[in-house]
Amino acid sequence: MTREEQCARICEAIDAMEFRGNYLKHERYGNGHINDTFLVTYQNGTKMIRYILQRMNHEVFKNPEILMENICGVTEYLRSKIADYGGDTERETMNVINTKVGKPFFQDSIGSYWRAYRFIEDATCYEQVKNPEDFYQSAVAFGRFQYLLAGYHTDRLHETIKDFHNTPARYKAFLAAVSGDVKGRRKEVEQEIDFICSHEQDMKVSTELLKSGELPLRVTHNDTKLNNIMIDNATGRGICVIDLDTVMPGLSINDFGDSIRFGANTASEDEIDLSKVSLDIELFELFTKGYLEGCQGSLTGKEMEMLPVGAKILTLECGMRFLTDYLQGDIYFRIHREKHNLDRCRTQLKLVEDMEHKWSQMNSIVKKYMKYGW
Ligand code: ADP
Ligand code: GN1
Ligand code: MG
Repeated sequence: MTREEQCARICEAIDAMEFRGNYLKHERYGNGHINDTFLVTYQNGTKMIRYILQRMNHEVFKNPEILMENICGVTEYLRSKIADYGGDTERETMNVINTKVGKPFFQDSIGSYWRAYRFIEDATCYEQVKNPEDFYQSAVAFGRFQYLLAGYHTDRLHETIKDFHNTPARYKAFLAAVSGDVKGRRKEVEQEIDFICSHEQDMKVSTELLKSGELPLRVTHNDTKLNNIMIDNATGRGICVIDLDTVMPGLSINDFGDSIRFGANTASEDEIDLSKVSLDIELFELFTKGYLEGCQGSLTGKEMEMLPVGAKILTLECGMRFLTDYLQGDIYFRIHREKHNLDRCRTQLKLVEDMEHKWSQMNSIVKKYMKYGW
């Protein structure tokens, strides 16, 4: 698609939405790996109103209609819970803006799907932990998200990506990518392949615990990166959980684990210098404390005990997904440089290794907070 054609599609989508006032401008926005996000500014009298407009990734989310059903259902439920405790329903959950014909998404003339949200003002989305307090606040917010949705039945949710955190299924897909080797990249990543294969036994731990009923199926977010939380600029509180595309039935330990792999890394997810990558054990502790506080007693003893396992498996799974994508020619995660997915994979594997060194510390920390009786 040419730039002009792209602009035409964006304008088509902007026109379709129930935005208020006069259009001023739009620009690309954020650092997500999946959707195309734009910030759209309108003027209504003397007031500026901003919106988030997103082209949903149709390759990744095969059925955007059911995805929006999930998001509308969950946000409506959250709004009623937030109203019950006297919170701000405009800022503490995502608010979908409908199209002019009252639908929660728009399909443009070439078939792409678009949706819009109210922009959450006076809040920041961080790519890396600068202030430990922000990470703690993100933990409380993700825990609270889990807690608030505890009464939302998992069977009301569609599976937007099949087997999203089914680690054994991810391992199978990885092995297929290794043997397919469609881009001839296998020879340069033998070491990473060996590392992943040597962890085959770890892959099935959480799915087995789910199967045996030792871990319950819950409504989970499934993509709990720090940059999927808005931190309020004035109060410093984790005000809103965003990026609800993968809210599905899942495991609480995966939500915990995904936050740890992203936010408790001493380096960024795509750091090239691996000597900078490690698990920050203090951040791990802070997150554990915040997450358990946010969950307000809704986790079982087994779930709490398994939190370190969630951290390790999610990190391993993510590393494996990045390598799968690298082997397949970078068709899933958006990349910004050559070997970007390989760099991302390496940080995750290095982090797994470091977690293994810090395993007893991680478990002692969790035990310490379990004793507080949440
Ligand atoms: P992706 O699935 O590609 O990660 P996200 O839904 O996370 O897309 O959006 C990308 C970025 O856009 C976020 O990291 C955040 O910075 C910003 N963003 C998304 N929704 C909102 C919102 N309602 N208000 C403010 N910023 C938002
Ligand atoms: C993607 O959409 P974003 O950037 O928040 C991915 C997550 C990965 C993450 C790795 C739908 O998250 O599963 O953990 O990248 N989301 C999807 O950074 O695949
Ligand atoms: Mg995101």
